[in-house]
Amino acid sequence: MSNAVHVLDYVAGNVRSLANAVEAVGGTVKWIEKPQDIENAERLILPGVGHFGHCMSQLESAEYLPAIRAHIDAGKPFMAICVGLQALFERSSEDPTVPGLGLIAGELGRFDDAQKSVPHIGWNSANTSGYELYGLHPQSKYYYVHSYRVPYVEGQLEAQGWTVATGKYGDEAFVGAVAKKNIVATQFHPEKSGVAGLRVIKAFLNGTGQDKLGEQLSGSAPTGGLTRRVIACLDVRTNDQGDLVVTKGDQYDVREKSNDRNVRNLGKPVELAEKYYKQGADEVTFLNITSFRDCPLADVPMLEVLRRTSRTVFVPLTIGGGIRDTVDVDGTKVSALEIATMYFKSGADKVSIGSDAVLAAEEYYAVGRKLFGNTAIEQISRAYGNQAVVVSVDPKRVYVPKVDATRHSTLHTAFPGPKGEEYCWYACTIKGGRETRDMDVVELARAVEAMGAGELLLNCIDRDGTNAGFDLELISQVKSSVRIPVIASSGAGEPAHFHHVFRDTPADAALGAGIFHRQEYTVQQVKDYLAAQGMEIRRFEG
Ligand code: 1PR
Repeated sequence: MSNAVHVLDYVAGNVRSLANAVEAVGGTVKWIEKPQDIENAERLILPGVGHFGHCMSQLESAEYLPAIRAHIDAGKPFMAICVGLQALFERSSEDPTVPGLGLIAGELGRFDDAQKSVPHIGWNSANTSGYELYGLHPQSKYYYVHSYRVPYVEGQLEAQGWTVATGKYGDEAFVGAVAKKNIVATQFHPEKSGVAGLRVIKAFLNGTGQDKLGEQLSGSAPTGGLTRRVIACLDVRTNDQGDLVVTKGDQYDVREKSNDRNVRNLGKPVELAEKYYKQGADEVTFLNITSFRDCPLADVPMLEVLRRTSRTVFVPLTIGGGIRDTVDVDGTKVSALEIATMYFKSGADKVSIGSDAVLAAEEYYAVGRKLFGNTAIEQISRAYGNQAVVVSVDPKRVYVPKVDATRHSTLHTAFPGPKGEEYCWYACTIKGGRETRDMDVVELARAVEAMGAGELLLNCIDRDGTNAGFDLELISQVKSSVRIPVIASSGAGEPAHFHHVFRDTPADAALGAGIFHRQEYTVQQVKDYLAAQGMEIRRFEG
């Protein structure tokens, strides 16, 4: 058998990372462009992102379904990922009228969001209850991102001959992976699950997963559910010498305090991303903070940064900055969706939208909370799924003397203002904090959730670069107004700050920048601290 792996490229999404992961374990990727190509495939991977119905109808209309069935029936190795796994079941409540392949009896429903954030985003277990399944390890964590799941009912799939790995989210047990004979399917993304995920792809490539399938494992007991996510953030811009550097501001001012006022240079983007990955960062976020003015979009340096990073960093990559409808240097109009597409094709898993989200939210309220499907958030989430769209918020605290002194959502603060004001609200800003708008964070959060954003990256200009800890009041206020996950950002100065934000607020993830760039602490030290406080974290597997 050759080392070729055929990958079906039929829906929008980040298939580059999958190709990079296959290559990292010694495989060669061949793309399936038409159903006949499947006949020549020795091993086939069916990825999938976005909506169940969209994936199924794409497969159906391009006439892939009979060829996929024939490949499986011939006993040839077959792997399905995320919505690819979902496609093997009978149906999903996401699109109840669209049938799945029906190779596995069972159906998908949405996670219950009464007590927890949905989508389920982050690192969770794939516990095989002591059985071999393509190199899955009971103590490893795998990267999941999905809103629909197959509920796990003990014995049901096993009775059909499947070996099953499960995850637990809140009080819901769900199917994390299944395998039988030549088929393996994972709800998590092995290509985004670090070394633990690469092991699964390697077992598929080498055929060793199939050999031992269902044998009893010896070894350590499984660990619990979703971990606390620690994210490393890299603000990137060109400095006055024209070099692309990672920088970091104090309350968004990225220039040195010395007379020359140079842009603070803290290192090179690709090198730092790799360093944080190896320290155990659960995700890496790049924010292009100057949007590289006067550069043709197809050549923006961040595309190359993403291409290079995604070859060696196997955790989710987010890119933000400049994602809006724009005009290229030659006068061509380019939509936000087209810009996002360039980023996804270069290895990004999520895009983060800042200024444009505030303007879109203003429009949403101006027209009486109606949606027309034309905002960047709606267009990108429709094409790539909600999980691919993060909204980055840059709020500033505004003090008021009384709870009802403004129409905005206020909170009673433990840190009164300069005139002893006991209440405050948070005003949204655009253009990197340069312009403040008459919109509060709660309004923004609700509007972008309605538009289809999958996650909020909640910065805080007052805390940015201060090392004073996260603004817990802000985070609790926003978190209580939406169901989507919230990433706490700005102010991390020591590992205890990460502990406080997870202990005292329901934040889903916490992000640090300066603390890591200035080498005050490593990501691993932050995680060791969280673990010592009894919090579940993921460790880097070398
Ligand atoms: O408006 O869609 O073009 O996006 C621009 C993006 O660039 C936004 O996400 C905005 O937050 C970001 N941005 C713009 N200007 C700056 C700046 O610093 N001058 N960076 C900037 C924002 C904020 C954080 C930072 C945390 C943690 N960086 O992401 O990493 O505050 O820092 P800390 O841990 O050191 O305290 P658009």
